[in-house]
Amino acid sequence: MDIQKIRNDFPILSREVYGKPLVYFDNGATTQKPRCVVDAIVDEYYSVNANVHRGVHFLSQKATELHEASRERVREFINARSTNEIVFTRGTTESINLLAYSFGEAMMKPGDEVIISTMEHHSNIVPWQLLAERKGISIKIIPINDQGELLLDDYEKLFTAKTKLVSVVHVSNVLGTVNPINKIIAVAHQHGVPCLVDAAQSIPHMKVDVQEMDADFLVFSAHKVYGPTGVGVLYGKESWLDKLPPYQGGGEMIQHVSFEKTTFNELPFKFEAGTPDYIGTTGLAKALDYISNIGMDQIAAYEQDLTEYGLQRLKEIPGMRIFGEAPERGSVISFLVGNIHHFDMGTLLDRLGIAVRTGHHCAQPLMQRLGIEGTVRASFGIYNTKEEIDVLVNGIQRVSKMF
Ligand code: 7TS
Repeated sequence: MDIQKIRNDFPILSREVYGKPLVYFDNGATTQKPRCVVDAIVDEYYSVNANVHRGVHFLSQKATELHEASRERVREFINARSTNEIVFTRGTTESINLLAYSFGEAMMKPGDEVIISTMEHHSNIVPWQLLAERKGISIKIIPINDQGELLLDDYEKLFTAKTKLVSVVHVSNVLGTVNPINKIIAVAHQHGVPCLVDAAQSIPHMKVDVQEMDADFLVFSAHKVYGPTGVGVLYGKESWLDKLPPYQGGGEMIQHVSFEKTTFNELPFKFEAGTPDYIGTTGLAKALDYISNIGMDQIAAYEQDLTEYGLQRLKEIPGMRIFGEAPERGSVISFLVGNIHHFDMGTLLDRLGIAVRTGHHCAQPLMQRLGIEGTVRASFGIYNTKEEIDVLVNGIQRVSKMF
């Protein structure tokens, strides 16, 4: 990988913060955008813009073609069987809410159970709690060990005749743990239960193949994979999506409306009420082209090397505590140094031009399990370098001396 060439594709990386070169280590929250993604968005607004799926006129047809080509691009990227299985949403959060609502309505009754894990992001906890309130279902939790790995024996014991769905994160946004998702899905299927995969933190970093995994549902956000904000994906096996009711009502999602009876559109439009972010989907497709051209295996290997270097260098710092020591891990490192509050560390690193995330990372139940309030988190992307990690390590050492 030619990192300098990649860095040149991201204009923001050449800016300074407080007079220091920007070191952007908050890729878990959102990634920066390459010029080709922003250009594709601007070009579409300037030369194609029109609402999709409803016009006979030239521009509307062109916009519809681009939007549907983006759906095909996503299908190919995750290796879904059909574009009917690709629903565009606003992001991971909306995708999970959609599923919790629709699946909950159609497939669950009071007393039924959903299995999630200790290391879920709030967006894979709260929608199930809302469903629990609405429908009287209960939520069971897969525990973790001190390395930050799911306890699979305990997982198997959680299944009962009332288990209706498993919903787990592929890669933890705090611990970096890459969960053994194929095994998790296989166990669910042995019990006749479908599985939803939260791929928000895996899609940008590794090859994700929904057929190879045999995922029933999989969700992710465009903005974490070098695409624009406001767009996400819900993948669902057609056999499942066919059985589920719409989430929102409105334009696009209907076949025929009368005041007496309304019939719904076919897949995937049944789940896409209202004008979609058709410009954003173009941006997402461009982002997927961009990383595919680099190569997902190359990206995974590069980031793996970067993360190993990061772990090794960070461990040289006295008082360093790393949270998440699973052997299979992605490019996220959460840590605390001595008694320094994560917020103080983050604020002082910021003054050195280093952007890290601090706090509970929308995973408060995991923080409770770890017995802490929050961490500092450095999360890497395709444009980060070992030199930047050295800047971080020097920065942490400087901050540590102040306390
Ligand atoms: N699931 C995981 C695993 C995540 O990391 C996030 C966002 C979401 C779901 C929600 O995605 P959204 O695009 O719908 O907001 N994670 C983070 C993070 O780690 N820091 O900021 C956002």
